[in-house]
Amino acid sequence: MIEVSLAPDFTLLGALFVRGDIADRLSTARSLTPSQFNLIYNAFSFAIAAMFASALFFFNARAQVGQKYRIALLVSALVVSIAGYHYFRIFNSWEAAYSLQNGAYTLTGAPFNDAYRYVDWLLTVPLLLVEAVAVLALPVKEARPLLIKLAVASIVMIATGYPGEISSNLTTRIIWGTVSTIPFAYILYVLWVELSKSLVRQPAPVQTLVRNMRLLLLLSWGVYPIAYLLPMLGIVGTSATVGVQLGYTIADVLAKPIFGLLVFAIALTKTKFDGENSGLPVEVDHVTELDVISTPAQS
Ligand code: RET
Repeated sequence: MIEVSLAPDFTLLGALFVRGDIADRLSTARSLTPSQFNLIYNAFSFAIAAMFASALFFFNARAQVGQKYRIALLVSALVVSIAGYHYFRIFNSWEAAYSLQNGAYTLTGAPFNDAYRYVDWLLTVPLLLVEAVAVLALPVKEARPLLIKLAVASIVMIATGYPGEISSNLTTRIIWGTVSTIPFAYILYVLWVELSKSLVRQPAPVQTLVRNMRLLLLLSWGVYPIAYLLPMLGIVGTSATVGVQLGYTIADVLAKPIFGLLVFAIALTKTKFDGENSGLPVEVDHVTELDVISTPAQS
């Protein structure tokens, strides 16, 4: 019987960009040791838990911050939900790509689908940029052009990285990787400059948090091109597959849930300061026990 798959074939999309067979590329990782397979299996499983748990947290945490920062928390929740879904698909694809035979995990023939990761980035990276800009609560006329520039650059970065990622050919990987690094450097430069500029407008405790956010951005975003580079650094075969997947997963946990927590901390601190400066009570949804006791009875 002929099996017809209704799932979109993203690998075909990639083949439009590069010459060479997908099976060729995977031939570099024909069999994994059980510890290599399990390391990635557990990393993906951890990422699923981290993404979904933080989605719940960010969604509920909206009530604790002032009105103008809620959008940042909502976007954080969206980013990690999208990532949680994609990690679930990545995890299943990993399981389907290998099977245990005579003590080694060998390829089943079902290709491990890298496209889930790239589609995830295509959606989450622009949203992460919205999150970073939203928490600074810049005036709309400054925020909008900044976001458009960054979002366009992020799409170019990801779209040009993908053909290199799925290629079996090192030269192809280097060329597309270099092209993708141009918008990457531009995004980091613009974000660094904008975050630094915004420092003067922030109260002291927020300044420390924004400095940390700048550092976390550099640190987490920096891991992606390093992981991508591994196959060119003499790390070959199964170790390259394991290294790239582990690198991307660590970077994703840093760039989404951990970054989201920092955004939450900034929103919380700014909410407190906004309240203190305006002399008005901070606008939050939750009512503490103390508030209830001290509120005079309404007739
Ligand atoms: C690629 C290709 C090689 C060159 C560079 C890359 C950068 C990728 C980055 C991805 C960031 C993803 C984030 C996801 C979070 O949701 C595409 C690997 C520079 C920076 C932040």
